[in-house]
Amino acid sequence: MSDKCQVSELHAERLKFKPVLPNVLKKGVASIKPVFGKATKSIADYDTVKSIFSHTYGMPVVSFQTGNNMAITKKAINVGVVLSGGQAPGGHNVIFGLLEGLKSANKKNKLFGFLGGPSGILDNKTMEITDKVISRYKNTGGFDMIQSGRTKIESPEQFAQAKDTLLKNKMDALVFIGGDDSNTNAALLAEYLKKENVDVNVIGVPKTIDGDLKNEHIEASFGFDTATKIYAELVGNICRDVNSARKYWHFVRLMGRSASHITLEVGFKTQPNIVLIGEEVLAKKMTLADIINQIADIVVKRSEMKKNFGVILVPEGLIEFIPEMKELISTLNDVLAENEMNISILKDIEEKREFVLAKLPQKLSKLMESLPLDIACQLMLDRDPHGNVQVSLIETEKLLIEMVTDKLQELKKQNKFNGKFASINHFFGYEGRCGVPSNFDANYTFALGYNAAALVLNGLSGYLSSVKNLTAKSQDWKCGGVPLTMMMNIERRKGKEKAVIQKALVKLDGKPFKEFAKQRVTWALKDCYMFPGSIQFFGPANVTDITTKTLQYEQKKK
Ligand code: FBP
Repeated sequence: MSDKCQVSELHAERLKFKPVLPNVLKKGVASIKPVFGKATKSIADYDTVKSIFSHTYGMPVVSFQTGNNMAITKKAINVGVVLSGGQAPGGHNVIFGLLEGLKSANKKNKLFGFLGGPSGILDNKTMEITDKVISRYKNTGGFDMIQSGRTKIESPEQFAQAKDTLLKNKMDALVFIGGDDSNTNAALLAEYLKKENVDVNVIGVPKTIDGDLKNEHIEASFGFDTATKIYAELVGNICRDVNSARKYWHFVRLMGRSASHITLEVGFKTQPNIVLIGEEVLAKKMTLADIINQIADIVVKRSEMKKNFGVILVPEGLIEFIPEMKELISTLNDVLAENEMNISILKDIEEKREFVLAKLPQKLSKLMESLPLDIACQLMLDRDPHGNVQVSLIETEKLLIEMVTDKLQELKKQNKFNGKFASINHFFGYEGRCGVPSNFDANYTFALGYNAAALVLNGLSGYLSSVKNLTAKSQDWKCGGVPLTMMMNIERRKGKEKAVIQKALVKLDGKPFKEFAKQRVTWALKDCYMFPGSIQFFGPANVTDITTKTLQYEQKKK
């Protein structure tokens, strides 16, 4: 953003907003000391994870407490920061907090941003982040200050290149702001640098709108709060439209690559008629036909009440949770990885599909053939650099509409449905990732960055910045660090077994899902729509400062 560009009125106001730090950090990083807990273990596959991370496995959880720590102010240090993966509201404030935290210890500490994501480390593209640079990005959405990318640092040459860049730039530490895959990468880099005896520490910061990077020490990933508020505004508006016009069924697919946290949260905020949760589909081993029957059943019941309208939320990752589709996608992953060269030379998508169909076991080949051509082709699109199917490009909501329409026609012929069914499809994903951070995310990200500075200055490596107690006021949040290896297990990626941070899925025995299960029957037939409206930055605290229903239910005492 150039100095000369005008900014909007809200942007100008948000630049003035002062994030509220947790009390423990308020006096600066030299006034806190790390307190170490017991040695930790990975969540599963201990021996394999330990053998991959022999230098960083088993480190203790760290919490910060008030205490004199002047030793960290003596030497000026250089720190690099990189934004990795999808955008999430609040990324700029992590960098803002990081800079403030570093400067609180020594004014000569310097911060450099790697440009364009991890590829900036490989290509040695940096810029210094000064107070002047930050002054234009405080409390703003997006990652445009230094941009992001999905390059994975994985080959021995890339690790060596990364080491080279860090040494050339005389870096003492690198802060990786990313989701589960990016932080897995951060853990691998931390391990590699330790093994190579390179004195550069690596710290992660939990980012992702998907909300699936969490555990007892990471209560939420940043961006989830703002993104779900933005989607909830849009879905709430659709609910009101539906309730006014009374003639359409809206199928809304919401982002969230794997876990259905976003859909569940937006469901709580808007109370639509149907909310599909991928994790439940998997647990109940539901087929595509079961899902269609479930939707059709509610459409029929509502039509008998003269309600030929409704709203359905579909999590982006639903397709991967349907057991038959999961098997198809996982086998496709292997087939695509094994035949990369052969497939790449085929020009036509039809040819590619034929080639792949011939390689699949008969059962899966039949399933793939039964899918609409568009969907079958979308399933074959390139995986991302971490081996994930790009579910944001798969139009599951259209697939559901097509199949529900067929089912209702069948029911009509049997005189079991006499209503009307007109549908509209939506996908809300990219709309929510760069929104202006809510007060919660503005405070949370600033604290995460400041806390990351504390971890760096205390010489820690292979840790994720942890700020807890998030349903309390930000002054009362608790700060520390959690070892990245503690969140790992072994999973199959790109046809190989890899140590990765496990995604936190919606727990069916967790409080949020149980609460939803209690309420959904009422939402289906009665019209209990809620209209949350847009994010409020100014006004009463019970509107401006509340965080997600998911966190509120999770932290509810009873
Ligand atoms: P991160 O896990 O990197 O935060 O990204 C999450 C996400 O926004 C998903 O919800 C979505 O499926 C995906 O990114 C889209 O990726 P891309 O930005 O590469 O299209």
